[in-house]
Amino acid sequence: MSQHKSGNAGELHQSAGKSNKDLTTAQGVTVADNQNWLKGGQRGPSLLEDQIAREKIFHFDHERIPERVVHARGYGAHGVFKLNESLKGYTRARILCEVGEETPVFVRFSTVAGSKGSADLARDVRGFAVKFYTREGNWDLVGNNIPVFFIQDAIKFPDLIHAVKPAPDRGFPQAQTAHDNFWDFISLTPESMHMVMWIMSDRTIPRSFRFMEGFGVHTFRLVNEEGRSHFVKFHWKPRLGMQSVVWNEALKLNGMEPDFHRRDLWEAIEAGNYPQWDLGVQIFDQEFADSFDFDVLDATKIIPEEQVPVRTIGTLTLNGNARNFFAETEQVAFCTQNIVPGIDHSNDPLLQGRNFSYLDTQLKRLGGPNFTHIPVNAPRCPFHNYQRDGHMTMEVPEGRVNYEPNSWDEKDGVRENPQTGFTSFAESLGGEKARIRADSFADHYSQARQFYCSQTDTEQQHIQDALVFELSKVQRTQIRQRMVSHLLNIDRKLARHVADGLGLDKLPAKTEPAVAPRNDLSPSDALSILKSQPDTFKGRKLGILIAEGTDDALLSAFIKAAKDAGAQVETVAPQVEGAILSNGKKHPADQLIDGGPSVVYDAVALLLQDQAAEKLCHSKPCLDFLSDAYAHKKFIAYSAGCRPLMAKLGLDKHRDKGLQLAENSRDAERFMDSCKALRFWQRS
Ligand code: HDD
Repeated sequence: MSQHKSGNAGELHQSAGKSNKDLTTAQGVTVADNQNWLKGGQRGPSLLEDQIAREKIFHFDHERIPERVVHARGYGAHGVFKLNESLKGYTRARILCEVGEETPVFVRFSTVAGSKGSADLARDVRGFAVKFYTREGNWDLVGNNIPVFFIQDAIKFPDLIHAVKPAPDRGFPQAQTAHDNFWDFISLTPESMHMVMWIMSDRTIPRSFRFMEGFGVHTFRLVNEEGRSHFVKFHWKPRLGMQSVVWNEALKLNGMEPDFHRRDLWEAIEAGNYPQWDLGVQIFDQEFADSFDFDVLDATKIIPEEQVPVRTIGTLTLNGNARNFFAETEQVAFCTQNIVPGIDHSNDPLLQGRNFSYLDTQLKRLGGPNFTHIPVNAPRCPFHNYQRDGHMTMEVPEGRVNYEPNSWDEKDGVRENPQTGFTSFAESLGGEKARIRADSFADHYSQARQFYCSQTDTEQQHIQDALVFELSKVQRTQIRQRMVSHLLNIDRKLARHVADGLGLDKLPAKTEPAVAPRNDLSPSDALSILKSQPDTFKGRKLGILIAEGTDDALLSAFIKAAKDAGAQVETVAPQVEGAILSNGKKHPADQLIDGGPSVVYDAVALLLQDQAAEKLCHSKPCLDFLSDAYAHKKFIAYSAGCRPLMAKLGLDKHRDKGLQLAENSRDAERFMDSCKALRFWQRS
């Protein structure tokens, strides 16, 4: 039952004999019977007169609000941002200057295309939106887990989103890019090609929100006390390192555990394993911007970390789950226009359009201009203005003054403050009014190639496979061909693989680029997930399959080794009540095999005694547990008793270093050490 905060008046009533435990109406009247509508006679009609039932149904009827037009599915958490290195000299924003300052934050992660009830492992960009409640007002950094975007100008956003969302006539497919409309639009939009490489990479199937990077995407400005400006790009680097799942695993997770990402975040925070990210900045001046190969105002481009190193300045820690999903995660309203003195926008045409769209959409979603009164959206610093009235006014402004300038005294009147107030960077502007795209935005392929060439062989293979999968869902051949025509401008071998995978008779002619793509950009290791591996199993999850007769000492050794490695452990058994181990004691299981498939674990250990293994050779979920873990290139430990199971799947003939026999605690430790590599990619 929800407890509403009672004001003074409420407390007065309580003293008049009302208990805190009493169910009341929204008006505070105690309810005597919450099971039965008022009736006219024994089997008679329900009476409209029943104000208690009507109030309850009325409220229920209006519980839903429009879902976000994009990024509808998301999950939020509270946290804190702590500054470790000052940017004084570059900016006057206190949050970026005062070392040690702790700023409360609310973060919401999301997918883009799917609706609120879609599955977490859709191949999609992830939103990474942070609301900093700074002492100088709210700053919203509304980013993604990919540092570039599909389009360069905000005017194209509605078309992009219409194309990716379910087709308007049939209403499907949901939460997918694998359909004609999306690839039709993309193949007619060459500026998307860099983003296409990123979305076809494993970045769009992260293992969890905790294992992904975040980016502010745009170039922003930092402005110092003297009004001088530098450009800045913001990065979030996960302390636990990056990690993704493989595509087949994502497909299975969507069925087995559609809430995989939100559950992961919630469980980690509940367990006190607070996820952390370092905030990094790339700071550069106008001179660098002028000399850079591409336009820093073009959101389809990155600045490679090798060119401008990322400087780590602070740490974000998520240490509190949202207390109520609707009140906080659903109602949180991020607006890119929310910046504080010392931070400013740049002329990136995508950012400028966003600055209109976010504020506008909150009006529709939250119903009025007072959404800033909702606790999750309200600043945590003092705020005073003369914005008044409107739907759902929650503040009770006192006094007779509601305009500025005014000549009322300190107590009643507030006024502007040119010294500390927000001032825009005094950029000089000029030029003719026109609908234009600068020539400096014209190269759409060079960085796409740079991204592809920076990947390991495994990652390149995944990009090829993803393109073949996606384009195979497209029904019109011309669209497939048009995409391959673009790929020819990125990498000929990539285009060839995709054409072969699709079974195109011959390679189409390549798309004529507006400017010749460059093939001399140096590969950047920071662009590859696998080249930036964390070398730790910390924060990951080991699944241990047990059954009747499992060696209790070996089980304890694995649990200890996993915990020592900073990992979570779950036991899986043929029955959820658990299994009787070799010591005769029952060990409870966390999951039934059907409910704890290996896709939900990062590595697995099968600790079975011979007879149990023989029996489980006939269990489809058990065979899937092992064969999926093998196919998804996970590290697998197995006890000697598991041999019949290995033989049944033919794995006795396919031994590799990722498949390890475990007989004692040393083997358990050795296994956990191997797991630091996260996957055994060498497995063919
Ligand atoms: Fe957007 C939501 C990120 C371009 C219009 N966007 C939204 C969210 C994220 C992003 C993370 C979810 C916020 C939340 O959790 O509530 N969007 C981006 C990034 C972009 C981007 C990184 C490019 C760099 N967006 C973009 C453009 C437009 C929008 C160009 C419109 C012109 N975005 C919206 C929106 C949403 C939104 C319609 C839907 C719900 C909301 O704003 O609050 O206004």
